[in-house]
Amino acid sequence: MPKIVEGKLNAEGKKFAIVASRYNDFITEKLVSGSLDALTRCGAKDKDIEVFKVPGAFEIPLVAKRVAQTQRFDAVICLGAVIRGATPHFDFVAAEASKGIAAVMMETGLPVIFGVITVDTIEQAIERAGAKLDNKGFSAAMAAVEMVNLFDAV
Ligand code: INI
Repeated sequence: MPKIVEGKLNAEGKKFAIVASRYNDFITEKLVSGSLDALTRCGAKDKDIEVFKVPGAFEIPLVAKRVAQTQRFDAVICLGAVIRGATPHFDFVAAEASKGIAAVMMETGLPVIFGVITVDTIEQAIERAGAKLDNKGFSAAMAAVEMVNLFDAV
Protein backbone atom coordinates (compact mmCIF):
# COMPACT_ATOMS: atom_id res chain seq x y z
CA MET A 1 0.00 0.00 0.00
CA PRO A 2 1.63 3.34 -0.98
CA LYS A 3 1.83 6.17 1.52
CA ILE A 4 -0.70 8.81 0.54
CA VAL A 5 0.02 12.34 1.69
CA GLU A 6 -2.74 14.91 1.47
CA GLY A 7 -3.69 18.11 3.22
CA LYS A 8 -6.25 18.25 5.99
CA LEU A 9 -8.87 21.00 6.06
CA ASN A 10 -7.72 22.69 9.24
CA ALA A 11 -7.05 26.43 9.15
CA GLU A 12 -6.47 26.92 12.88
CA GLY A 13 -3.49 29.17 13.55
CA LYS A 14 -2.82 29.71 9.82
CA LYS A 15 -2.66 33.10 8.15
CA PHE A 16 -4.39 33.89 4.87
CA ALA A 17 -4.32 36.84 2.48
CA ILE A 18 -7.12 37.41 0.02
CA VAL A 19 -6.35 39.58 -3.01
CA ALA A 20 -9.66 40.57 -4.59
CA SER A 21 -10.44 42.78 -7.56
CA ARG A 22 -13.12 45.50 -7.33
CA TYR A 23 -14.00 45.20 -11.04
CA ASN A 24 -17.37 43.41 -11.27
CA ASP A 25 -17.67 43.82 -7.52
CA PHE A 26 -21.25 42.53 -7.50
CA ILE A 27 -19.57 39.15 -8.19
CA THR A 28 -16.22 39.54 -6.43
CA GLU A 29 -17.83 40.58 -3.13
CA LYS A 30 -19.68 37.24 -3.17
CA LEU A 31 -16.39 35.46 -3.82
CA VAL A 32 -14.79 37.24 -0.86
CA SER A 33 -17.75 36.24 1.34
CA GLY A 34 -17.42 32.64 0.15
CA SER A 35 -13.71 32.58 0.98
CA LEU A 36 -14.25 34.07 4.44
CA ASP A 37 -16.99 31.53 5.12
CA ALA A 38 -14.73 28.62 4.14
CA LEU A 39 -11.74 29.90 6.14
CA THR A 40 -13.71 30.50 9.32
CA ARG A 41 -15.53 27.16 9.02
CA CYS A 42 -12.10 25.53 8.83
CA GLY A 43 -11.04 27.28 12.04
CA ALA A 44 -9.24 30.44 10.88
CA LYS A 45 -9.63 33.52 13.07
CA ASP A 46 -10.55 36.99 11.72
CA LYS A 47 -7.27 38.41 13.01
CA ASP A 48 -5.41 35.94 10.76
CA ILE A 49 -7.17 36.98 7.55
CA GLU A 50 -6.42 40.15 5.55
CA VAL A 51 -8.25 41.23 2.39
CA PHE A 52 -6.37 43.36 -0.15
CA LYS A 53 -8.48 45.10 -2.81
CA VAL A 54 -7.12 45.82 -6.30
CA PRO A 55 -8.78 47.68 -9.20
CA GLY A 56 -9.07 44.73 -11.60
CA ALA A 57 -7.92 41.17 -12.24
CA PHE A 58 -4.95 42.49 -14.22
CA GLU A 59 -3.52 43.96 -11.00
CA ILE A 60 -3.95 40.81 -8.89
CA PRO A 61 -0.56 39.16 -9.64
CA LEU A 62 1.53 42.17 -8.61
CA VAL A 63 -0.22 42.65 -5.28
CA ALA A 64 -0.28 38.88 -4.68
CA LYS A 65 3.49 38.86 -5.16
CA ARG A 66 4.05 41.75 -2.78
CA VAL A 67 1.79 40.17 -0.18
CA ALA A 68 3.50 36.77 -0.55
CA GLN A 69 6.92 38.37 -0.18
CA THR A 70 6.04 39.77 3.25
CA GLN A 71 6.20 36.16 4.52
CA ARG A 72 3.34 37.02 6.89
CA PHE A 73 0.92 34.57 5.26
CA ASP A 74 0.68 30.81 4.73
CA ALA A 75 -1.33 31.20 1.53
CA VAL A 76 -2.69 33.86 -0.82
CA ILE A 77 -6.17 33.51 -2.33
CA CYS A 78 -6.71 35.50 -5.55
CA LEU A 79 -10.29 36.41 -6.41
CA GLY A 80 -11.65 38.16 -9.49
CA ALA A 81 -14.25 38.03 -12.24
CA VAL A 82 -13.42 38.50 -15.91
CA ILE A 83 -16.52 38.42 -18.10
CA ARG A 84 -16.13 38.15 -21.88
CA GLY A 85 -19.48 39.78 -22.67
CA ALA A 86 -18.46 42.93 -20.85
CA THR A 87 -14.81 42.87 -21.79
CA PRO A 88 -13.38 43.72 -25.21
CA HIS A 89 -9.92 42.81 -23.89
CA PHE A 90 -11.14 39.70 -22.02
CA ASP A 91 -8.38 37.47 -23.41
CA PHE A 92 -5.59 39.80 -22.30
CA VAL A 93 -6.94 40.38 -18.80
CA ALA A 94 -7.79 36.69 -18.24
CA ALA A 95 -4.47 35.45 -19.62
CA GLU A 96 -2.34 37.91 -17.66
CA ALA A 97 -4.22 37.18 -14.44
CA SER A 98 -3.84 33.41 -14.78
CA LYS A 99 -0.23 33.46 -15.99
CA GLY A 100 0.72 36.07 -13.42
CA ILE A 101 -0.85 34.25 -10.48
CA ALA A 102 0.86 30.98 -11.51
CA ALA A 103 4.19 32.82 -11.80
CA VAL A 104 3.82 34.33 -8.31
CA MET A 105 3.19 30.88 -6.86
CA MET A 106 6.28 29.40 -8.50
CA GLU A 107 8.50 32.41 -7.74
CA THR A 108 7.56 32.72 -4.08
CA GLY A 109 7.03 29.02 -3.27
CA LEU A 110 3.82 29.88 -1.42
CA PRO A 111 0.39 28.43 -2.23
CA VAL A 112 -1.22 31.16 -4.38
CA ILE A 113 -4.71 30.06 -5.31
CA PHE A 114 -6.49 30.91 -8.58
CA GLY A 115 -10.01 31.98 -7.67
CA VAL A 116 -10.60 34.14 -10.72
CA ILE A 117 -13.81 33.42 -12.61
CA THR A 118 -13.34 33.66 -16.39
CA VAL A 119 -16.68 33.32 -18.15
CA ASP A 120 -18.58 34.35 -21.26
CA THR A 121 -21.64 35.85 -19.62
CA ILE A 122 -22.81 37.60 -16.48
CA GLU A 123 -25.21 34.70 -15.90
CA GLN A 124 -22.30 32.25 -15.76
CA ALA A 125 -20.47 34.55 -13.37
CA ILE A 126 -23.50 34.67 -11.08
CA GLU A 127 -23.69 30.85 -11.12
CA ARG A 128 -20.07 30.54 -10.03
CA ALA A 129 -20.53 33.03 -7.23
CA GLY A 130 -23.43 31.08 -5.72
CA ALA A 131 -23.87 29.52 -2.34
CA LYS A 132 -21.25 27.35 -0.56
CA LEU A 133 -19.47 24.86 -2.84
CA ASP A 134 -20.82 26.52 -6.00
CA ASN A 135 -19.00 29.65 -4.91
CA LYS A 136 -15.54 29.89 -6.50
CA GLY A 137 -14.33 31.92 -3.54
CA PHE A 138 -15.37 29.14 -1.16
CA SER A 139 -13.62 26.40 -3.18
CA ALA A 140 -10.52 28.57 -3.67
CA ALA A 141 -10.23 29.03 0.09
CA MET A 142 -10.69 25.30 0.68
CA ALA A 143 -7.86 24.67 -1.79
CA ALA A 144 -5.72 27.16 0.15
CA VAL A 145 -6.38 25.39 3.47
CA GLU A 146 -5.61 22.01 1.91
CA MET A 147 -2.36 23.27 0.39
CA VAL A 148 -1.19 24.85 3.65
CA ASN A 149 -1.73 21.55 5.48
CA LEU A 150 -0.12 19.59 2.66
CA PHE A 151 2.98 21.79 2.94
CA ASP A 152 3.16 20.90 6.66
CA ALA A 153 3.03 17.22 5.74
CA VAL A 154 5.68 17.15 2.98
N1 INI B 1 -10.93 43.58 -14.88
C1 INI B 1 -11.59 42.55 -14.33
O1 INI B 1 -11.24 42.11 -13.23
N2 INI B 1 -12.63 41.97 -14.97
C2 INI B 1 -13.08 42.44 -16.18
O2 INI B 1 -14.05 41.85 -16.73
C3 INI B 1 -12.42 43.56 -16.75
N3 INI B 1 -12.88 44.14 -17.98
O3 INI B 1 -14.07 43.97 -18.31
O4 INI B 1 -12.16 44.85 -18.66
C4 INI B 1 -11.32 44.11 -16.08
N4 INI B 1 -10.63 45.15 -16.62
C5 INI B 1 -9.76 45.98 -15.85
C6 INI B 1 -8.35 45.43 -15.76
O5 INI B 1 -8.30 44.29 -14.91
C7 INI B 1 -7.40 46.49 -15.19
O6 INI B 1 -7.82 46.85 -13.90
C8 INI B 1 -7.30 47.75 -16.05
O7 INI B 1 -7.03 47.43 -17.40
C9 INI B 1 -6.18 48.67 -15.52
O8 INI B 1 -4.91 48.01 -15.62
